[in-house]
Amino acid sequence: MIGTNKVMNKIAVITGANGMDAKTLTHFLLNKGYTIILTYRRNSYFDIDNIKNIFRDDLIKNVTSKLMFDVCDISCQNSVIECIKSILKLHNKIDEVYHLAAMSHVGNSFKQKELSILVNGQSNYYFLEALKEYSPSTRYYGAMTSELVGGMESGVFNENCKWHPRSPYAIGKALGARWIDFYRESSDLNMFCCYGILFNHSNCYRSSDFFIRKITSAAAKISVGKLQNISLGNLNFWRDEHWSDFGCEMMWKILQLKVPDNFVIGTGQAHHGEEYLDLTFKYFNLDWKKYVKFDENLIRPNEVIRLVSDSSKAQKILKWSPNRISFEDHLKLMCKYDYETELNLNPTIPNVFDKYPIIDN
Ligand code: G4F
Repeated sequence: MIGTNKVMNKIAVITGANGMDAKTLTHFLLNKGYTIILTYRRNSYFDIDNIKNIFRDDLIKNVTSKLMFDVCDISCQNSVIECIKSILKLHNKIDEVYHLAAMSHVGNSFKQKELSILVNGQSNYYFLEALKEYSPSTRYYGAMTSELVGGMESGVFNENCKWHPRSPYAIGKALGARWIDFYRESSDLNMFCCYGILFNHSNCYRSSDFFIRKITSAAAKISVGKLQNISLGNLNFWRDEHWSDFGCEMMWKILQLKVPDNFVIGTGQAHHGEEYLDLTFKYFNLDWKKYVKFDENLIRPNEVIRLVSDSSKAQKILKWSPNRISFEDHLKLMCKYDYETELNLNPTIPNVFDKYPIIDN
């Protein structure tokens, strides 16, 4: 079971049902007794039965928890308003909104510049305006990112560092963060809205267009003879990577505070692109240098070189424990899952809270 304290009768809206964080947070909150409304875009590929199936065990174990779905196109203000109104009509209240839907791929955002601003930035305004109008006591979490700081300097980044967004993805997120600060700081509104600046994070829900999953999935395929090699772009980067379940735990903790505030969440450890490859291929007793090909098309116009966090504020206030899983074990969990998938063993998504129980507030 995830956590120990059940929170009864709470209604939470989570946007971005297809994404890693939305799925991870849904597991977490169903195990806390929440009723969850997961939102999705009607025109995206969305297999509702498949998504429901992911949470079957959580719902069997937690009979008072509920999972429902609603349509919401976050790039359309009218759609956001209608979504909030319809949920309020059905449930009479919304306790928490976790706005996790995004144009989440930094590289792709260079090809969808304006859409990235709308989806990653302006959508926060749509939600906050709708909540101001129809449900001002709802607590709101916005998903922000280390991409805000740009990663061109050495050292570590905390909540007060200067921002230097280097992609349409990050420019959108910066706008979103400014909207959230604006609503929180408008004293006439008294709204509880804040964000987490999450550094890189992943688990077995990560899609394979992100570096970490691309390499664990490819190495698993190579190890069973289903793939000959893998094409990658820039490897000269450093990232600070945590297991997503622990980041989602912090999203929830942020919304349980007495006073709304923004937090950096990360491990404080820098891992080089080649270290990701070394550890991943080592799991399969392979040498990555024999399989990796360079593809210049995968180079981004503005590479973000080094992202490392200073999460001391979250450690103090949220009791954030940054290194519960070592980086090597993190990769091992993903490699094991991908290997078992290749062997058609239907692996289950690892529940890290079995081993590392959360510290309830
Ligand atoms: O896996 P990535 O695409 O993640 P990136 O750009 O660090 O962004 C992730 O973390 C952010 C938080 O820091 C989030 F805001 C964001 O939503 C996302 O979750 O790329 C990591 C590094 C980059 O330097 C990229 O250039 O890997 C490099 N890379 C090299 N070859 C590649 C590839 N990235 C991808 N996705 N695919 C490649 O083939």
